[in-house]
Amino acid sequence: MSFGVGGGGGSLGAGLPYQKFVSFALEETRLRTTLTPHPSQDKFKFIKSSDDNTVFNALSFSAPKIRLLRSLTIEKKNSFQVLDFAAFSEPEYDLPIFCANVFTTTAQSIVVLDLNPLYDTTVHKDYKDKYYKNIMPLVQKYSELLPWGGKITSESLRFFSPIVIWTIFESTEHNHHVLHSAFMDYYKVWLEFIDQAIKENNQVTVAQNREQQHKYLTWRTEKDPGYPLLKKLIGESRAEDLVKEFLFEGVNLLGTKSFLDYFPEYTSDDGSINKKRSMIGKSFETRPWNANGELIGNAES
Ligand code: BLA
Repeated sequence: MSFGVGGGGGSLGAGLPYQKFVSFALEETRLRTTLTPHPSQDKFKFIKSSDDNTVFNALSFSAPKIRLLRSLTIEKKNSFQVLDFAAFSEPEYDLPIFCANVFTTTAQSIVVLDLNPLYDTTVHKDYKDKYYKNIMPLVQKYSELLPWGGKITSESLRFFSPIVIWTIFESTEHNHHVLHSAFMDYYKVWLEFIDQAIKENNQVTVAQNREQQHKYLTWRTEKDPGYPLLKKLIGESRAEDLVKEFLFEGVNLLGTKSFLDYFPEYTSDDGSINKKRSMIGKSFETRPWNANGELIGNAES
C-alpha cells in the first residue's frame, strides 16, 4: 500500500522527511473511507526538477465526501524540504480545508497548519462556532511549543481559522516531533468532521460552498508563497500546471470568477493583477484571536 510514499530518503539535519506525515494521513483516512486515485495523480507522479538533486512526490485522491486530497513533498538534499498537504470536501459540505504547509531548511521551518475556514470566521460567527468552538483547546495545547511566527501577510488571515498554527522554528528533531504530533491531531479532527458531515441539499448553499472553495483556490493559485520557488525548480509553465491542475485543482472547474472579481484591490493601473503578494503588508506581531476564537487584532496591526 505504499503508492510511492517513502521515496526521497535522507533527512535534513535533524528534520523528518515529510513522507511520514503523508503516510500517516493516508493510513488514517483509509481506516475510515476508500481512497480512489485522482486523475491528476498520473500526470504529476513523476515531476523532475532541472537539477537532479531534488525529489518530488505527488499523490492525489478522492473519496466519498472528499473532492480532493493531495500531497506534494519536495526534498533537495542538504538544502530544503517541503510539505504541501491539503484536503477539500465536495461542495455539498461546508467543511474547512485541511492545510499543512511546511518549508524547511537546515536552519528553520516555516509552518502553516490549519483547518482553513470555507467562510471567513470574523464575518460568519455561526460557521466559527460550528467548527471551531469545540476545538479551541488545540490552540492551548500547541501555542507554547509552536508559538506564533510573527508578522504575517495580512491577507492570509482571512483564510486562517482561530486554531491556525503559524510558526517559524529552528529545525530540530524535537520541534519536528511536536509538529508531527500537531499534524496528526489536526488531521484527525478533519477526518472527524468528514465523518459527521451531512450532505447539504439546498442548492443555493451548495453553490455558495462551491464559490467559497473556488475563491480559496483562486487566491492560492495566484499568491501562494511557494509559487516562486516552484517556478525556479521546474520552470514557469510546469509550475503553473502543477499549481492549477494538481495543488489547487478545481480552480478551472469550480467557478468562472477571476482573481480580480474576488480580489479587486489587486487591480493595477493597466488592469492586470498586481504582482505584489500583499496590498496591506504584514501585520499581527502576536496571535490575534482570543480563547473564544474571536479576532482581537493587536496594538501593532
Ligand atoms: C513562506 N508560506 C510562507 C509564509 C506563509 C506561508 C504564511 C510566510 C510569508 C508570509 O507572511 O506570507 C504559507 N500562507 C501560507 C499558506 C496560506 C497562506 C499555507 O496564506 C494559506 C492560505 N511553501 C509551500 C511550498 C513551498 C513553500 C509548496 O507550501 C515551495 C515549493 C515555500 N513558503 C515557502 C518559502 C517561504 C514561504 C520559500 C519564504 C519566502 C516568503 O516569505 O515569501
